[in-house]
Amino acid sequence: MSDQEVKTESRVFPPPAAFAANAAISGMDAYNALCAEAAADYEGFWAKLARENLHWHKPFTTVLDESQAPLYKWFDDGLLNVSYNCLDVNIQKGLGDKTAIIFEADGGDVTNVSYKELHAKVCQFANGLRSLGVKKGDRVVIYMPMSVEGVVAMQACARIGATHSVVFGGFSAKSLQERIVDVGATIVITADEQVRGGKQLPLKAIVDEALGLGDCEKVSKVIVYKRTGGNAPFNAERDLWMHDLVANQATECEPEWVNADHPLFILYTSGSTGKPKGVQHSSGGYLLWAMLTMKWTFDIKPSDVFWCTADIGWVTGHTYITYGPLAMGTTEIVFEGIPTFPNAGRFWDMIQKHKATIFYTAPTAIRSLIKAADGDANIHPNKYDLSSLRLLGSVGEPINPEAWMWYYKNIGGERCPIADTFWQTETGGHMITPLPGATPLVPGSCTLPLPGIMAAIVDETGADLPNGQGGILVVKRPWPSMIRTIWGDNERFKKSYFPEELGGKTYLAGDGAIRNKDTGYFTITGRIDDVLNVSGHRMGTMEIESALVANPLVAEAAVVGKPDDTTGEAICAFVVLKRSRPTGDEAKQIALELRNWVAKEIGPIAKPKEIRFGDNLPKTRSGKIMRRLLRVLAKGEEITQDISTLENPAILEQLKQAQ
Ligand code: 6R9
Repeated sequence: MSDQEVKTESRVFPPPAAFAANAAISGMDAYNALCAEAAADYEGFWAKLARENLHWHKPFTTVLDESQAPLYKWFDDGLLNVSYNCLDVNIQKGLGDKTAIIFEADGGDVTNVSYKELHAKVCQFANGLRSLGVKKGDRVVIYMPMSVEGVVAMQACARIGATHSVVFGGFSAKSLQERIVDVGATIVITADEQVRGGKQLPLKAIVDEALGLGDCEKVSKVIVYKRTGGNAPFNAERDLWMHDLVANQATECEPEWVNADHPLFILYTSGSTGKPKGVQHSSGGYLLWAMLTMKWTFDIKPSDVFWCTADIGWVTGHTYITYGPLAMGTTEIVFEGIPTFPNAGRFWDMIQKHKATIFYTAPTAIRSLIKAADGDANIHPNKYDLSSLRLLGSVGEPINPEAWMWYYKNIGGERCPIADTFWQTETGGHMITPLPGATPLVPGSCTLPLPGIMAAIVDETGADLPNGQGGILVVKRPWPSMIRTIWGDNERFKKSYFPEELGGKTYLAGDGAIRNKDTGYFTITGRIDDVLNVSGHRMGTMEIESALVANPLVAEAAVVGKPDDTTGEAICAFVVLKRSRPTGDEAKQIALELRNWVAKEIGPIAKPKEIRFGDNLPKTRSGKIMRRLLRVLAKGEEITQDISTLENPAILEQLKQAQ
């Protein structure tokens, strides 16, 4: 968004008085007071919250250990267990019979699981894992559909101190194998199949394919949850059914008490260079922030029915499905399916049916549902009773003011505040977001940092920029739920997030941002590195380029993002083949082949929307691909920029035309 647009957005929506009256943080004075408390005594602020919110088996004595900065540690000599904090603590509070999870399957079947039942399932599975020799620090890869069992698998790992690494069920065998190898997994947990949009899709077969790609000798067992009973390969020596594993296990399981910085999980995410990064998260600091953001951002109350539509394969599913809501003793909805099946009214139908009070989704889903509602009055949200809702959330990418207004009016009935939550896999939880009972909302702005989050906008040298001037988004102090390292690569961690140019102690988010001159509100202007955001999913351009050039037909490829009405950004690939440039039907055919190839190499989410063929790519005299020019071409705009360093200007004309 340009500076101009930010300034002209004048609609302001103050928090509804009734909401503010009961909110955890009520009014801007309360917000400012918390910020002041953090500024006055940073460690004291966090220590107090960590003592108040978490159950410690052994209390911590140090708060923040900066001795190895930027490898920060929080509360590390304290011992705790994340699963104990999510389940046992709530049962002790008398919530044993409260519904923890309302699970709705793709086909509409609903299963309710109480805190007691969830506790029993987690303990049984944890005991089962222990019976296989899984112990503290072992890595377990989880490749599962959205299911109660997926949450159970994650919580069971946490219970015994095993570090889980969830791989989104849409990733290919190759992506799965790379993650299994990088993380050094000894166990893979999967399902026979997954069901999405009425279709049964393989999971176990993909796991087998992944393990067959090599270097996975460490994997001793594959545990399979029987979801469909469909035709999945089964290797009796290596594989075992989840139901057999848990059948005779006790429903109690002594938790493994771990140091606060013990890695709870490693989640892979795309970076600007090379292979995906294994973002390592802690136990104590991470859970603290998951809980605090549930309280502050979502104003969670005992009576809420919370629904985060993310998949457990992404960080949003970790923090706002598996950990945050459960740690708060919340009733939450877990949904197996997709927003458009059996029709694009599914979300609204489910909100109505389960009386959801808080709904948290991604702008890309909202935009596609706007289109669907415009096209079919029968599934327009006004056909449903959405009056149970009291708060809405948005995550994953900037929400454009038009989509914001539609969400506000049609879903929130002009009564529900919208929390536009800016955060990242690396941050563990929300960073910059409105507080629904305090912050006046401005469509398109994630407003202000949460208390204790020292976000700022600087230039390339790390110097603070005044409001109104766009720059680089940074966080100046470590915070409890921050990334601890990139699994197995401290140097890459330092280089990626704490670069020397910014002094080595400032967290570089990788996004650009601007603060409003008058309000100081933040607006995120998008990634400043070679990372694309497609439907809220992060994709590295390099990853896609590597996949393309791995195809025997391809000589060279450059990938850029282009704005897309629905997915936010779309992947546009410029490709040079080893043979002559194809045109017409042949070009279409090869483009289709390459799209499928990328789906196979990475996953369907990485498929380029558009592929253009050229005899060459625009390059500087020193041979560098000029991506800025490709971005302009992808948008279909005229090049008005300086092209004096371009060696082969004639190529631009050729690449202008979409196939
Ligand atoms: C939680 C999550 C992180 C990247 C981030 C930024 C973009 C996320 C946003 C947003 C504007 C928001 N992003 N939320 N941009 N407004 N409310 O999405 O994590 O998958 O790691 O993506 O997504 O570009 O850097 P992750």
